[in-house]
Amino acid sequence: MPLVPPARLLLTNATLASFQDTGQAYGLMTDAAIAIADGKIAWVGPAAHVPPDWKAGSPNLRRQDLGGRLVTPGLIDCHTHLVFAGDRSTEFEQRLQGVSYADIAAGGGGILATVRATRESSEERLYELAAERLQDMMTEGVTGVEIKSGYGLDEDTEIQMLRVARRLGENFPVRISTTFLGAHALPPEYAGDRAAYIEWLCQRMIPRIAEEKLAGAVDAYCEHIGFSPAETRQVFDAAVRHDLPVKLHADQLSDLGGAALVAEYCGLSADHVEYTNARGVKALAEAGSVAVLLPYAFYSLGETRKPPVAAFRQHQVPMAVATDCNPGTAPTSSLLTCLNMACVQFGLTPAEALAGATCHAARALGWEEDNGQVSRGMRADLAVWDVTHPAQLLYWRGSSPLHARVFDGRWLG
Ligand code: DI6
Ligand code: FE
Repeated sequence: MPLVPPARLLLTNATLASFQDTGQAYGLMTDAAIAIADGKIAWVGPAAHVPPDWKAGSPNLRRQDLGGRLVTPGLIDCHTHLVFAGDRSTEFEQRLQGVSYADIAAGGGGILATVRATRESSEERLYELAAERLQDMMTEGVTGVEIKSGYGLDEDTEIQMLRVARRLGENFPVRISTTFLGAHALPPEYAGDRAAYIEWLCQRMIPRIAEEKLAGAVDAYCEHIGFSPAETRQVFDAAVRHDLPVKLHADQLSDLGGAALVAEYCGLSADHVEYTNARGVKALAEAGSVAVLLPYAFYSLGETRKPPVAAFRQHQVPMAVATDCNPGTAPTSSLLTCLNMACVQFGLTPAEALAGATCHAARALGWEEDNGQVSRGMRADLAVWDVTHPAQLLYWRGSSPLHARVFDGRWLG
């Protein structure tokens, strides 16, 4: 059989925001070229210095003149609940009439309403619904998505959710990271016996999920309406026993010390973090964990307590920004909208917000070695935009400025 040399792609005439740590905001470089081979970035630099074997006429080389367009790493949405059935627009109406999120949850609505709808759905239907949301995300330059379980809360449905997430990654040009969120809410079968539910998560579900490699991390909803710090510890201890990294829905509605707790386990990330205290910020810094900001949930619940952004900056805690895409508190698939909100509501600079959906989001998923930056050796997952400056991505909302995506080195126009 003749050996077919691997296809190569050279992007020229690019305005590059590499998100490399160059000291320049965005790692900006004009008139840049990016050389891609075997799905990876082989060379990045000024167009005038393209190595000779990448010149026009070289074999197996596709050249793409970008006409000065902006190139960024493909966006990464590092916190989503993409797989679910049903909608909760009636709760939206209730909340607008003054009923609180906690009261809705206490009345059997909230997360448990989505659990009922998800259990009643089929695996095929869950796949179709999630695929639509994923396609929406891809139109905004997303090339990586984290997806949590947590709307099944029984063995079959939790496994189904994770299988659906894995299949999306096999069938769409997007990298998927899966997370087991069995500790999302207490299912009705266990009402009155919280300890038994935690026991089942730790003794049955986490071992099975680790064994079948269905999830790459374990999360919990640590809140007064969710699980306590002590219960969260039990779940985390089980995750550690099975070599699964942890992350946490931490300090969203109250200060339960969630950020410090997840940092103790050297977790990937503490997510929400509106109520995170000074001790929590320092603990995240020491552990190297990422603070994931979720401004859509903050906005949607009409919250007023903002995350301690100045303290995160001061202690150099990396900040990521994600959609939290879910049917209750963050009914959105628009990561760009969330980046805009992170600037307007939380005071991030556009450079910080975009780092939050590229290099820092990659770190929140443990992908920092080969994703989230445009630099040599990284996977060639890129977004090419019809703008010439990164701030334009966040400034105007309404239509997607995406021109094309590159996934795993393939040009997807
Ligand atoms: N993420 C979650 O998992 C919960 N809140 C959040 O920000 C609950 C989502 C829901 O109401 O379904
Ligand atoms: Fe969430």
